Amino acid sequence: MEAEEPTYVAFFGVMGATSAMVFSALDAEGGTTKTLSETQMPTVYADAGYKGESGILNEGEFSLESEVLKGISSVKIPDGWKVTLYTAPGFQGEALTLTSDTDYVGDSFNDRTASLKVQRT
Ligand SMILES: [Ca+2]
Repeated sequence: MEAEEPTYVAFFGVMGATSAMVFSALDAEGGTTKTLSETQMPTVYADAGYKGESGILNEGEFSLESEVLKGISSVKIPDGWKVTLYTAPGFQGEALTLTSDTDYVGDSFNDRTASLKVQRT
């Protein structure tokens, strides 16, 4: 694990690895190939307006207690997905549930995300 490295590269690298693992599990469990393109999955961005470093999120819970995770400023969410941001680790603190593209998460959540959940609706 390289999660302790306090950089954007490490943070989004961890999420990429998680996505790959989940994809493999889905294929093995379902017995069929389920391939989702990147545009069909939620994506978080470091800057408002879907700019800056980005990371694609698969279904799951992300509780990385890193300063870097707090940098999220915008989120793209395809139909059928829901992303909930929390201001404290472990899905604590204030919560913000997003179900559609959000070019700015708002002053109260900008750069404050400490954990998040990704769910299918
Ligand atoms: Ca930011």
